[in-house]
Amino acid sequence: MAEFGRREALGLIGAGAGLAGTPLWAQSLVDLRLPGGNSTRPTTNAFPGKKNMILQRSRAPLLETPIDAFDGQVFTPNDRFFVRWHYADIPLSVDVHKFRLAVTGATQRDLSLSLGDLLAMPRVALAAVNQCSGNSRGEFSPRVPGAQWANGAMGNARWVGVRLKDVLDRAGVMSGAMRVRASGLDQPPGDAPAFAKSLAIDHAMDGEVMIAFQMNGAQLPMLNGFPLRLIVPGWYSTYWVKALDRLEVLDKPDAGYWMDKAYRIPTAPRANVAPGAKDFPTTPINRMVPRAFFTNVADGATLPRGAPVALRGIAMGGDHGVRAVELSVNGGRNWHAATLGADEGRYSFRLWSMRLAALPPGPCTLAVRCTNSAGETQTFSPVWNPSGFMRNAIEQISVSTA
Ligand SMILES: Nc1nc2c(c(=O)[nH]1)N[C@H]1C(S)=C(S)[C@@H](COP(=O)(O)O)O[C@H]1N2
Ligand SMILES: [Mo]
Repeated sequence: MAEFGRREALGLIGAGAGLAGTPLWAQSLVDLRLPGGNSTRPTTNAFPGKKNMILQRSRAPLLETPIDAFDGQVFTPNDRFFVRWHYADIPLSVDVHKFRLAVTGATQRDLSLSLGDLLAMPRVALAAVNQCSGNSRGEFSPRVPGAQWANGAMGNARWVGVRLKDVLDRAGVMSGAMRVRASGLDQPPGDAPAFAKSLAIDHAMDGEVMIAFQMNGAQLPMLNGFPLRLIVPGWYSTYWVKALDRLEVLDKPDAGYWMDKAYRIPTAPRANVAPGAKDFPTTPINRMVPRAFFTNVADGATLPRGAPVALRGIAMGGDHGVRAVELSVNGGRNWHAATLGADEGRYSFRLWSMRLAALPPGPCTLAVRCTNSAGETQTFSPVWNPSGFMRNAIEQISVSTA
């Protein structure tokens, strides 16, 4: 099993000690400039395989990627990739020889697949953005409960693995199958429901949903789901179950907490309801929507007066490719097309860049928006829902010249 080194498994046992204790040696402080205030966070190097991450919470870990880590590279390095777990009891080491992926439920035969079994199957590769449903929740106004993420609860990687379809075909899905539910090695406290997410059977069998064992050419970092995770391209990462060890084919709807109660959005357009609204119809969160970000200039920056300015960033189309990225320096009255970087596929980040001859004198607000290949775009109007999901308002940064 050459792809899973003994060294990593051992190294991670050592790493466990660091995780459990999580000494909070702050390297420095960052101000996320969240509208609700209280937005200073330490950065941390205390988590194995991660460096210079924004510490949102230590147990269960919530580590945010600083926005400048996205600058100039379409793939987010594994050691800067954000981390999010719901429950504190997360896997700290995995015996790669004993590990099995169980496939049970409405199947012709139950499976118990070793990593060797999976590595012997045909492989697929795909670039895809992993974005938390609550990415940018800290920008919600009025503020909502939950992790106050700025924009760094997302990352883009090249994933290699096997098709979920191929694994399900091997088990033989029964004709009445409705959903495929996935869960991992992390354990809930007490009687809390295990973290489990499900996809409609046609989605699970679409040939794109993947069981990944490689991320950017390396095995998955422990904190990102070693040894296996689900990749659901174009969908929010709540479905991207980490440390995946169980697939269950359901012949009835999924009544589990994590589908039926949690991670639900208003059915209204853009998941947007009036602040404070409570009684509205909901549906499980699903596909992602277009977004664009500045990565080389931060809100509040001072730029040279009367001189050319190079602006750069990243964009994502959601579940479609990026068709265009445009910039405005006058609050959206005029838009200018940015130059797009290499196309790594519809589910990937895309780099954008633009050179301005000079900024207008005085304070200035820069805005950037993405339009995807389905024609879906971003607007200035904010999104609000009580869970803080699916922000995709146009990002704006205020700069001045001097
Ligand atoms: N097993 C397991 N998988 C999980 C979760 C979890 O708590 N347990 N959280 C999900 C959520 S909500 C997010 S945002 C992503 C985070 O992926 P990352 O930590 O690799 O960035 O993992 C998803 N997969
Ligand atoms: Mo998430």
